Amino acid sequence: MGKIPWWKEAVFYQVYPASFKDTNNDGWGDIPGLIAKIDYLHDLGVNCVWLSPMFESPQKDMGYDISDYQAVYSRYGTLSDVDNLIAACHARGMKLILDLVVNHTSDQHPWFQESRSSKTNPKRDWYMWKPARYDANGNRMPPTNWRSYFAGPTWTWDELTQEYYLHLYDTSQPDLNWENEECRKAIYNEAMRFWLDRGVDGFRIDTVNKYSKRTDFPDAPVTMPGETDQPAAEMWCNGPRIHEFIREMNEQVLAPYNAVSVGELSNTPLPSQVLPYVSAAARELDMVFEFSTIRLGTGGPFHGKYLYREFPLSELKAYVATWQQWLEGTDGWHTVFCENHDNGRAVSRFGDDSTVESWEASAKTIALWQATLTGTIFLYQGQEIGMVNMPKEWAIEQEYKDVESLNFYREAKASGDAERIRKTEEGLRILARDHSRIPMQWDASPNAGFTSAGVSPWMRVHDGFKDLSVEKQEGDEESILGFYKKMLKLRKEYAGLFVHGAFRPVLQEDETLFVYVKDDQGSEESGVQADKKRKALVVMNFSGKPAILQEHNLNVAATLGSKHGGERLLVTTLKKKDLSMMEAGTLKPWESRVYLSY
Ligand code: ISL
Ligand code: CA
Repeated sequence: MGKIPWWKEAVFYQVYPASFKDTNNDGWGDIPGLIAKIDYLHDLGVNCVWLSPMFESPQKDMGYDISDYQAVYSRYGTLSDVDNLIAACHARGMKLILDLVVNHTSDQHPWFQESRSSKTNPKRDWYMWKPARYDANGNRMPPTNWRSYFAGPTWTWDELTQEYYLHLYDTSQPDLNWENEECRKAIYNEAMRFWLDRGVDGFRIDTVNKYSKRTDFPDAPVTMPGETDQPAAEMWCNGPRIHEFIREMNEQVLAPYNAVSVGELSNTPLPSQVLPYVSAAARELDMVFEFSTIRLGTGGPFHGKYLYREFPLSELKAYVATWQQWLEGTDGWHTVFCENHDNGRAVSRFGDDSTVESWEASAKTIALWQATLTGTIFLYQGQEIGMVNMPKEWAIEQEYKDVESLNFYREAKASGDAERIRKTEEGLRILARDHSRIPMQWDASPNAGFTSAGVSPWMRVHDGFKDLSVEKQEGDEESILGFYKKMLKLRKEYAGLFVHGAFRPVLQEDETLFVYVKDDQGSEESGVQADKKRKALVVMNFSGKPAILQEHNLNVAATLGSKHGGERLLVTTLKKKDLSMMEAGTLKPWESRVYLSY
């Protein structure tokens, strides 16, 4: 058995640079700010930083619209700041990965500027251009009826050359044409090798399953009658040549540099579709983000994305069980995460942020939940202090900045349908991407220590920052931050159980308790042999009411099936002052525990 790769037991942490830490008082976070906080991350137990796009960009989609792959957006810093960041990470034994956004570029990228300049330009074919269609009355129509992710059609008319170009996202994000080999080579060189040569350790790969589109460009079936643009993800997700493209990227770039890769895999709900991306034998990606859990509560893709739908706990548990068990007997690997820059905060969605007590307890339960799941764990900035969604009273048009939120809101308003407007507002207040993008709350000073007093941050600071900040929690073992540190340590210490363990769900239909058993699978990395007798029982109360285990038919000893007949409490979310009142058979609201068998 060879040593397993470093990234399986590593803790990854996503930094959204605009909102992490501003050092030059322009209201935007920057790379020097991240460097200043590297020791904080190291102390938390982070092994690898994933930095969201910091490349040159007109910022129509917060840097996911890149106009120069080899330059740093000036508000974020310079190339030498990135070099310093790489050095700062490596000096502490940490790694750094960047975001690779190569499904599309910005329309300001020189490649697109050339491509759009004439039909005979050598880079014309680097993007996807198509002639118009005309209806019976001679009106010009896009080549297909596809709806884009950010509302409106996937096609924009370009006057100069009288053709449409394809964009799955904003009109300012034209899709690259991966069918063109020269274009692929340019991506590998300019967007990838350039950074790997500077020392970055790999990439989080944006929209990794969308590079191969159906090139016969059929209309999508009409599933939303009355709408001009129709959901059409099957036209571009997991397309005919996708695995060929990713294998090529791996063979030509990732593998030679021994670079770690984690692909973003939306619209791919079946394990059988996911396996080819992450099976070690397939030599494509090391891991992917699969979306079932993080999309819970969203009404559906496209037009319905921001229509909030309440979901029972059993639905969450079913997804977790599926994605914890699907790799058994395969050579694939998986990720564990519940937050990123595209979703509302976990404690506001899966926990309960309505009172101080429920906020604190449910944030810790989320920490315990994540830290005991199998796969590589990813945290998002602020998750470790239990950051919450923006206040419900904030005006959407003033405080929300995301192109997707604002387009959906505008679209709802244009419909004139009062119920749809109301539902969209309600949905955005829970699900909008903006919630995770407000400034990191460092301390109680004005602007939460994100930037100096008197500066206007690019997004408003949460009103509650004085009670919810790193400073307030640092040094307090019983805080959410303290608990994350503790859980991340336990996760490493018991890697055979938590990182690698076999997952067995218990009481799947119960709507209050979230329970599972982990069987020790050992850890080659730590050189620990699997202790077949050792098991962990994770019991979490996902409710604001006390839960009497017996009433839920849960017997800890019997469920663990301890070989030597015993179990011990490894960890609980309770504070010391409550421990004496701890009842073995009752969980307090949002309390959770892990028992180990012996
Ligand atoms: O529903 C979706 C978007 O609303 C997703 O399926 C989407 O395709 C996916 O989340 C892609 O996200 C990534 O690429 C986008 C960017 O805006 C996101 O921030 C990024 O994470 C376009 O580059
Ligand atoms: Ca700045």
